[in-house]
Amino acid sequence: MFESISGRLGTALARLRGRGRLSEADVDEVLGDIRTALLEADVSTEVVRAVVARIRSRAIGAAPSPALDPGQQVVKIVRDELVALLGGETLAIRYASKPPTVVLMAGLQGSGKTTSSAKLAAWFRAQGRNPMLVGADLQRPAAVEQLQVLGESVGVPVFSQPGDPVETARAGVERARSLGRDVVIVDTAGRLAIDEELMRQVRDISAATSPMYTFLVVDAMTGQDAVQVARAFDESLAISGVILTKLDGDARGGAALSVKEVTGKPIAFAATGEKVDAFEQFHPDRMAGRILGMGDVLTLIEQAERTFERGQAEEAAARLMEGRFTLDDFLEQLQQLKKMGPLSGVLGMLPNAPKEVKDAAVSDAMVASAEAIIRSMTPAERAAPEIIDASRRQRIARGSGTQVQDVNRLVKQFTEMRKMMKRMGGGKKGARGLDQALGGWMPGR
Ligand SMILES: Nc1nc2c(ncn2[C@@H]2O[C@H](COP(=O)(O)OP(=O)(O)OP(=O)(O)O)[C@@H](O)[C@H]2O)c(=O)[nH]1
Ligand SMILES: [Mg+2]
Repeated sequence: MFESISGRLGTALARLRGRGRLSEADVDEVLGDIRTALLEADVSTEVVRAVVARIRSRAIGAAPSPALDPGQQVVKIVRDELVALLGGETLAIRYASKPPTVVLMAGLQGSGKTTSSAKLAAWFRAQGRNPMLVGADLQRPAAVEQLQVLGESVGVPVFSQPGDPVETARAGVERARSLGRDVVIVDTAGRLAIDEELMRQVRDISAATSPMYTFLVVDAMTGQDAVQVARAFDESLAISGVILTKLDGDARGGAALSVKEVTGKPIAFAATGEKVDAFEQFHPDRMAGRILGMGDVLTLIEQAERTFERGQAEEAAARLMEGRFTLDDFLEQLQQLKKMGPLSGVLGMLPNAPKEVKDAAVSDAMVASAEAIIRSMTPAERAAPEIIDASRRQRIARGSGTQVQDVNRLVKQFTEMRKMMKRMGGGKKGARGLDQALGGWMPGR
């Protein structure tokens, strides 16, 4: 699932990597690829149109970021829009103030209602709850037995009785209440297609049990049909969310990417296998990351954004362009880098970083010693390193617990860097130039 869309999006966005200013044509080219990727993933055309338009207007209207290059900025926008498309936030499950919390399961035949009921019961148990399962599918002779077997395997009791499904559901909730069970999951009968009979039965069960959550179970393999089913159910039953099953199959992801946009209802849980533990809450942000297949680049972008405070970076950039960059600025940049976490982690996330950059245990130690050296300098020395003569070097080395050669090397690297930055600083590269200069400096030991 998601492999093909993830491959395509990844390739499209990778082309932007490291680019300077992006033209409208660059953005449109990438948007063309994104459109194709989404359509191939079986996302409906209306959804594709909407999301591509949103990405375009944000990418073209975006103010330059001090922390991200334009390519990264587009990746971030695409990521944000994918997260929104997938529902934004993880659905937070709440509990009825007067237990039990009733959860009603609905859906077409074979979508995975019964299996998901048991998985959900296990999930509630893992949350420290005391769930009970109610078998209200009296249509299929073996349905209750199937639920009993599943219930046993997850260690959750199952209630059912012959007769009327609505009565059974009501009695099940009553039983749970009397036993002090705080969550009741009601499994219902499926139908081959949506028909009035099915809808009426589920509505009656809903009226009889006042569920806190009504989850529609849909099979991801059915693609856009799943989305249409969700829309139809929601119109008649007011669902609280969707449980998307069979994500382990070769579904292309269209259902997952369209449910929220089309129905306005979130995907609450995702099932990824027949086993009872193949079930988890649906996290739009993680899923978007998986779809983009860019792993930790996204984490890196987030960290960079959080860390590089706009003002600081801009100020440094301005000084840099005027050639007023000092060791204090340098120190500040080092501290910003440090805030991003251990450098080995940060650098390891760069997809194209050479091995020696990734192998950054050295760099961590080096940043620490650079920091110590700069801190041992007087303000005058930091502003004008030219004044650092032999005796000053000795004092600084002593003060920072390093060797005179270390001080020499740092001053030399800083001077070189300042020269280089002055050359680059003519343009409007600002913080980006600074970033590159630092990136070039760091592994250089
Ligand atoms: N691979 C895979 N199979 C699943 C998943 N969820 C359910 N199944 C399988 O799908 C089939 C149907 O699941 P059920 O839970 O019986 O579906 P149902 O909606 O209760 O079906 P009816 O009660 O007949 O309407 C079973 O063989 C399950 O093992 C999943 O996430 N992945
Ligand atoms: Mg069933």
